[in-house]
Amino acid sequence: MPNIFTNSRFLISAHKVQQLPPDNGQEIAFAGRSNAGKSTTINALTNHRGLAKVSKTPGRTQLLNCFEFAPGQRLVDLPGYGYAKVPEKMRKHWQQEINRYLLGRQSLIGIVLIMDIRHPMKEFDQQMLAWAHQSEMKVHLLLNKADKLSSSQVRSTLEQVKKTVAEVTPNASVQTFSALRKTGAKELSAVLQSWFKTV
Ligand SMILES: Nc1nc2c(ncn2[C@@H]2O[C@H](COP(=O)(O)OP(=O)(O)OP(=O)(O)O)[C@@H](O)[C@H]2O)c(=O)[nH]1
Ligand SMILES: [Mg+2]
Repeated sequence: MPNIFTNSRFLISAHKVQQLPPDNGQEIAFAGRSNAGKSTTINALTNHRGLAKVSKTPGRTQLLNCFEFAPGQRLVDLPGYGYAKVPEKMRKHWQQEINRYLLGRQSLIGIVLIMDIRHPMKEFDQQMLAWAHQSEMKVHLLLNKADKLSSSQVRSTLEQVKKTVAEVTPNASVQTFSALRKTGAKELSAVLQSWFKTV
C-alpha cells in the first residue's frame, strides 16, 4: 500500500483552536503524555525527519501543529499532557485548548494515543480512552519506544494493555511501535488510511 502521508506539509502552529484551518475535511490528532513520542511518530509516519519538532526536553510541543497530506486531510500534533515543569498558567491554557479541540472539532475523525511502552495507561491515557469510548471517537493506541524493552517484555506489555483496553474501550486497537526505528510504521499507516477511507 503506498504511504499517503509522505506528501505532508506544515500548515500552521496554532496557539488557540480558533487559529486552526477551517473546520472541514478530516483530521487525525496525535495525543499523549509529554515525551511519549508524538512528534517523532508524525515524522516517522510522514517520512519527514524535521516536520514536527522533537526534543529531549519534555513539553516541547506547545502549539497545535497542523500538517496537511492531501486537500482537506490533516494530522494534528497536540501538546503533551501533564508535564510538571511547564508553568502552571501555560499548562492550564493547553489543557483548556486540548479539551476545546477534542470536544468541538467537527473534522476530528480519530485519535492516535501514544504512550511510552515502559509507562502505559497512566491517568491521562485512561481518561482519553474513556472519553473516546463515550464520544464514539476512533482511537488507536501506540505503545511507543518498544526498542527500549526486550521482545518478551514488549509482548507481555502488549497483552496486558490489550486486556485492559478491551474492558474500557473495546473498539480501540493497540499496537507496539518504535518511532525511532519505524517498527510498526506500516501497521500504523494502514490503520489511519482505513479511517480516512471509511468516513
Ligand atoms: N528510544 C526511543 N526514543 C524515542 C522514540 N520516540 C521518541 N523518542 C524520543 O523521546 C523524546 C521525546 O520525543 P517527542 O517526539 O518530542 O515527544 P512528544 O510526545 O512530541 O513530546 P512533547 O511535545 O513534549 O509532548 C525524544 O528524545 C525522542 O527522540 C522511540 O521510539 N524510541
Ligand atoms: Mg511533541
